[in-house]
Amino acid sequence: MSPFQLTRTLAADAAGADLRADVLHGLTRSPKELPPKWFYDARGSELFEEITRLPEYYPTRAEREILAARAPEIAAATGARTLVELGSGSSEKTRFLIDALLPGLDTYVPVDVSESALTGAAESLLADRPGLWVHALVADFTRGLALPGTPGPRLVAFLGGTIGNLLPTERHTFLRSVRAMLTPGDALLLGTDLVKDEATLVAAYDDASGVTAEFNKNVLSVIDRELGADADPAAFDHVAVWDAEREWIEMRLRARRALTVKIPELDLVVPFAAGEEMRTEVSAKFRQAGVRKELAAVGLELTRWWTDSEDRFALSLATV
Ligand code: AVJ
Repeated sequence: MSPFQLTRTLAADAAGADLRADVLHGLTRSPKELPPKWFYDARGSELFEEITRLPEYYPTRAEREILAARAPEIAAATGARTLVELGSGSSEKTRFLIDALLPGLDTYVPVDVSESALTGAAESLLADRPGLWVHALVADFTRGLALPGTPGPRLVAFLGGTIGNLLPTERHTFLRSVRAMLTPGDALLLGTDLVKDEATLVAAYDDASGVTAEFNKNVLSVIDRELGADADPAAFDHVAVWDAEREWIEMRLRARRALTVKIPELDLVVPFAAGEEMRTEVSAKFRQAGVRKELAAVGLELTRWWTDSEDRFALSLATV
């Protein structure tokens, strides 16, 4: 039997219907907004990979440092035989975890909306790990998951600080659905970026070389291509601001002049005033007390907390 299996729980056209609904809702409300998940077409994913290598963008390196140092402790604390990773992407940092969990690890379950990312990651993982099973799920992890019946204990990993891209109520709903995947003896490994000085945070989302600006404007190219729209990325400026009350970074696109965006597929013409700003992402930053509280609200207990050497990023281990 092949050590690789792929299950698609996402209809091939689900993304199209979701995009239309999100754009219709987001561009007809005030203030305008678009959800960050639409950044990640092939070009957007490439730009994100480029972001992770920028000198200003510390979260990826900080999380990798923690995983490299703590994977053996995580493995010992969980004894996981199934590792589920939500939003696995290239699975690059996960190798530390997989290798620390082997040989007890039975199956790695990467979950992502991108089938190409899943097959590519599985191929390189399996090449040099005999005995490991990979059961990939093409799924939108914000929508509740049916996991394969693999042996426990189960460790569910949600890395990269991506939980920060959800709004507080969305986070609660998401954590509740993660809690529902766990039974006693299972655990959640959660990556969160931490609150720090404003200059460091803003630089990470407004880098000098302009890669993040291009990443932000890429959402307009996605809408142009998928919905036949005529939004000109050059007509918008990239904006990154720190909201000190809500402790999150907001990325926005600001119209450089008064303009309209025609979206034929939605029968919609969207006016922008000069200087009007549309929110395209929130990236919340956390403190230990807040993480503990949000986990407790869904019946999870924070049992371990690891940070990198500069206290920029945290990995939390939580149990039922
Ligand atoms: C790693 C997906 C959570 O919020 O930092 C990077 C995405 N946005 N630069 C983050 C992102 C702008 C990112 N996530």
